[in-house]
Amino acid sequence: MAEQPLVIDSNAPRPEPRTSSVETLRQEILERLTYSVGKDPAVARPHDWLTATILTVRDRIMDQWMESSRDTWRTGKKRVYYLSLEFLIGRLMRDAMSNIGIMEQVQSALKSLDVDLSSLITLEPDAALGNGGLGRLAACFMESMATLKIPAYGYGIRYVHGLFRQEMSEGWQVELPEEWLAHGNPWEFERRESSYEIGFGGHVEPITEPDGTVRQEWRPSDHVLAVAFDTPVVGWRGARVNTLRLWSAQPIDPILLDKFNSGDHIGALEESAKAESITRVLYPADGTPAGQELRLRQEFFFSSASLQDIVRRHLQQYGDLGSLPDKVAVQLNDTHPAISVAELMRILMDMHGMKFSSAWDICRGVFGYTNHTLLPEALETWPVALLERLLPRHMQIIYAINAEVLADARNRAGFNDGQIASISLIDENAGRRVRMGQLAFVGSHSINGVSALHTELMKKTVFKDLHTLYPNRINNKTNGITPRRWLLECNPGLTRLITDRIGPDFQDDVTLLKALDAHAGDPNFQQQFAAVKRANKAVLAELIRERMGVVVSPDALFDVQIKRIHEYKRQLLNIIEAVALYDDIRAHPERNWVPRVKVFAGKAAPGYWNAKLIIKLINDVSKVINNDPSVRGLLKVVFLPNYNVSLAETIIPAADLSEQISTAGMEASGTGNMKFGLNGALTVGTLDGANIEMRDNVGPENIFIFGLTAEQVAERRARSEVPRSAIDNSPRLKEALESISSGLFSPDDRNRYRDLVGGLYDHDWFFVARDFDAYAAKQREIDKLWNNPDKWYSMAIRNTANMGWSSSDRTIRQYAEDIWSVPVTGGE
Ligand code: B1N
Repeated sequence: MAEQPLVIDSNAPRPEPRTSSVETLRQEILERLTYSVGKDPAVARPHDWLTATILTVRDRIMDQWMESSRDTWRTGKKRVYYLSLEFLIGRLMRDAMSNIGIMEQVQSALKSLDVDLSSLITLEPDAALGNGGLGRLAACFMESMATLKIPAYGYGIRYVHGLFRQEMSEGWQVELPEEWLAHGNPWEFERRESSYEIGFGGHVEPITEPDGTVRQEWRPSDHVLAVAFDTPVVGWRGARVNTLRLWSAQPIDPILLDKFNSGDHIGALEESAKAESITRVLYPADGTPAGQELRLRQEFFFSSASLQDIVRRHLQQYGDLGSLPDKVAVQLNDTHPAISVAELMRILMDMHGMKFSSAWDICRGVFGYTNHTLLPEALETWPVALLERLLPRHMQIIYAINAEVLADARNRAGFNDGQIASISLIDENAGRRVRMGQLAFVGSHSINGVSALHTELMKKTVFKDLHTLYPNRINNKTNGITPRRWLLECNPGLTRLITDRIGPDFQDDVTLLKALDAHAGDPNFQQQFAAVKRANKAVLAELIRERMGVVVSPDALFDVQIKRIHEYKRQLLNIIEAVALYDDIRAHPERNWVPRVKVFAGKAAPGYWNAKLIIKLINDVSKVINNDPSVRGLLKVVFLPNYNVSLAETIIPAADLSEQISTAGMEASGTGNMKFGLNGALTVGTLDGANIEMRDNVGPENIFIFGLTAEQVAERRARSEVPRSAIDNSPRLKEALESISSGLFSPDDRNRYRDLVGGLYDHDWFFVARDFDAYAAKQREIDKLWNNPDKWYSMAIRNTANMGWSSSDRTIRQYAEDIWSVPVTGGE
């Protein structure tokens, strides 16, 4: 189907752009309420006001959205496509208002209608189309790409149910479905005209062309439709508006009328249910592969729809696929979209008649791949038999790619059999499986890690032999966070204080925060900084009282660990230390203990038993400590349920201490670490992921580093060191472990934690026991510092001052220059 090249008529009629005075906003909110929501203002409910307000804000983005798209068509700029199975975008209204600078006007307009903006903000559902750091990174990148005026599209899945809602039942996590679309989604635009057929199953047919050449054609047995839903993504100061395009699966025949008419009313809808199941739920796996066929269907579904869309747009504008690498960069966010490599090859060869070698060159010209984890259990592989059944043509193409790569390895690089086995796309060890990491690697011109340490470890471990074969492909792009959401929006108090001190320019370039260094020693500024922190802590204390019924003092040290619950992240180390501290407080009531509130939040994968048990342990410990009068309120432990982006936006500005205590070598980067540092929390952490770069930037004297290094961990693992002596040599640890395993915190089930603690004696895979003493000693050092507030706040200020590097604008500039070859014109 040849497309007509799209010609943009720049004289086409357009409406006058919207203006944003308080009076126009007020009028429009009323109009939207009446004419779009269909509610009489006299009876409108909060949700109706929210929808009307979002629609009014949205209108102020439309002109720039269309202009951004026209600009790309007009100028022929290269487009960047970010393919990700997760986009953890959170709430959008405050972000949009703040980025286009109409927050105050909207607030006044609503006030004149007797509506409170901040309560509307908290009514907006939190779009949780991701699990954790990987999905949130994709969201920060989208915002930075718009800020830097890069023509970019995010492609993902429009899950009907995002990440589950977490509730607590007697301290245990229970998972409930999340209903973010229940009240409709005023941000999205359904684009029925952009829909594509996605095939599954069937067989491959060789077709002989009139000229005698043979072409393979895939004849799928099933099809579903991928329908586009677009959400605008606004850059800072409305620099550019890009598109987040999420695919929804729909049946080709919504209802089988024959079946329905013959009385089979349920069977008539079977197709529908089957198709829609593909985009119904986000997999709650984080760091472990979901080995289900449905997951592979999701991955292929969104990869194929995105590539068909990309190729169609390119042909519309340029008419020829040879120029694809000059005009298109596709970034694969982890291996979840790695099947794209085979799908693009199929489109180029089978649908556009290209030869393997030209298609292969285009492929590597277009793709870049970002790796986010080295955990062996998290590296995706799919059974060959499953791929053969679900995607038979792609399996053939994977074999062809493999033959090409292995020949290169043997002939050019002289690889031996061991090296060949290690780079092969097919893992022959545990049943025949396709290694998606290897596929993504060989199909890309760039493979990047997400922190300096992680990238070095990639070269030495999982991709060692591929790195020898293609030594110029692996590069580092340390993660980043958008300072708009993670400072300007979530911490208006600190933003105002900084603006008063050094002027507003840091809002356009966060590296200018460096100017705060000069004020770190100023007692007056320290006090103001402390006052902002205290106000944020009072807000969090109120939330804790409201949700948990626990009273905490905003004057205590707020010590925070919020992230997915995972053994390598070592929430267990933190809670065991809390138990040891509890023992100490009771043993030495005369000492000058620093009042502390330990805040935890995070979700566990539903099938991850130990992670769920750790949540229960935190809750069990908190119950005992919070209710023990001999503690005199000096230590409080709270686990806040249902951690999500919005909760993070409240907790992070209120933290004094940020816990980044993963086993060294296991956290690829971390991004929470950066959010805390930017908001003036001090970090206690290991030399892992981006903590290392944080130490280098804020200076080792302004961060609390402890524990074994990645190298020491690897060395001890290699010689299977028995960890028992670490426990025998640490009376405090021993006592804490004994009280936990003996059932002191679980009188209703004294054996509940026996195996969890037993694991620390037997193997201690995550070095909890071996890092305990160093961690506990650091915490006492931190107590001392807390008693010296001048010093504490001078360090906190230096953390904020030296986090400019952590901006995702910096990260995206590096991707743009080194991987995508696109110019950056915004954000200066
Ligand atoms: O990606 C983040 C990093 O900052 C974190 O250190 C890293 O743990 C995280 C399978 C993952 N790695 N792998 C995943 C997520 C979902 C899934 O189904 C793996 N997430 C990370 C951003 O680079």
